[in-house]
Amino acid sequence: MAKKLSAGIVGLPNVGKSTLFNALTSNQAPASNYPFCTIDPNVGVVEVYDARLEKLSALSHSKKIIYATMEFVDIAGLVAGASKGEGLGNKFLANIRETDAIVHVVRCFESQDVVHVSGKIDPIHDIEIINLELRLADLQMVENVILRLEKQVKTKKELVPTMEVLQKAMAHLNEDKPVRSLVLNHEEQELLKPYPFLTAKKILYVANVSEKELPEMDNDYVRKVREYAAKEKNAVIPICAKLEEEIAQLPISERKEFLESLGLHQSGLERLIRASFDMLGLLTYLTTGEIETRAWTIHAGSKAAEAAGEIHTDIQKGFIRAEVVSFDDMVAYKGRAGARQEGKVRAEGRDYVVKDGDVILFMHN
Ligand SMILES: Nc1nc2c(ncn2[C@@H]2O[C@H](COP(=O)(O)OP(=O)(O)O)[C@@H](O)[C@H]2O)c(=O)[nH]1
Ligand SMILES: [Mg+2]
Repeated sequence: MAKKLSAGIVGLPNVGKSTLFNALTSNQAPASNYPFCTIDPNVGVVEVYDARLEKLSALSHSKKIIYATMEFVDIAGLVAGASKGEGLGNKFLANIRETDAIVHVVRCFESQDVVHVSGKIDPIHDIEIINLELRLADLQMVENVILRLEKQVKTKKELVPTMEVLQKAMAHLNEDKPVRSLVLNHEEQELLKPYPFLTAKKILYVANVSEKELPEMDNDYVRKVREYAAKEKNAVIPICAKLEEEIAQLPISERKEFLESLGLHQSGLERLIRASFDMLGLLTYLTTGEIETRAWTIHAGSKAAEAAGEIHTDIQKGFIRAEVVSFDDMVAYKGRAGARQEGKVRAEGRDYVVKDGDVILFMHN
């Protein structure tokens, strides 16, 4: 079962969310399996480009390459008052609940042509409007849950620990803090897990800069966003959404040269997709052969048998061993056979913790 992980793109109106989303969903990796894959106007599947796959594919003479994928959702309509239903706010907040992480786009570009909802460019103020709405939505949810539990807890004492941790979360939110910064022990974390707090989701800020800021993509607005994000240890990716939109229109063969002419080495989208993937705590292991070279997505810390289950549950059930070569050894010894001769193929058991870039062949019944 392939995991379908998603990030919701949020931010105030007119900050560049849709521009970024459109660039993401029309930007295709060199061997795309998802041409124009937009499931729904606001949901798009993107490939997590990974240059390692091209190298492995060349070694194995694979017929195709299959990249890892991620889903992005363009969540429109978050405005001040959204948690009270302003501007269809509740509907949009519900859309965020269904995503695994949040990409928060912040306007860091000046433009006479693009109106700012509050009249001036102030990224921290903007961020706080959105984050306040997310906290208010969480407060409403937790208050409702607590109300319901209060009745049940009288007869079901086993619910007491859940009640206590929910109250902790509520107190934390009332101090204007997001649930992700609440310090909990393992047991408490497990108790809180079933409740889809918006402010518990990981968050990544995209600082949308003007074309004029290329290639450094740095200005006072971006620096303010960085300072703000650093306090909560969140990442910031500076991007020029407008430029990404232009790049996405170009044939793939022309993109590299275009980027380099601007003094850039990597597109913003590649950086964003990679960072979103990392934020979700994901890694990829690889399989390669004549039929295909493929990236498989697992959570960091997954064991070999679980990783095998990503391909097929039968491989997990009948797991015998995993034959593992690191990507670097595959390249250094020109494939599995060469690596084997040099003793670089390891036989690992079901409890082996898979590493990013492991090239694996599963043996199973
Ligand atoms: N100059 C400039 N304009 C941008 C940039 N990103 C978005 N815009 C413009 O800002 C307007 C609003 O963008 P849009 O993506 O629709 O914002 P959304 O409301 O957040 O989805 C559009 O006219 C975009 O062309 C950028 O990086 N530079
Ligand atoms: Mg939009």
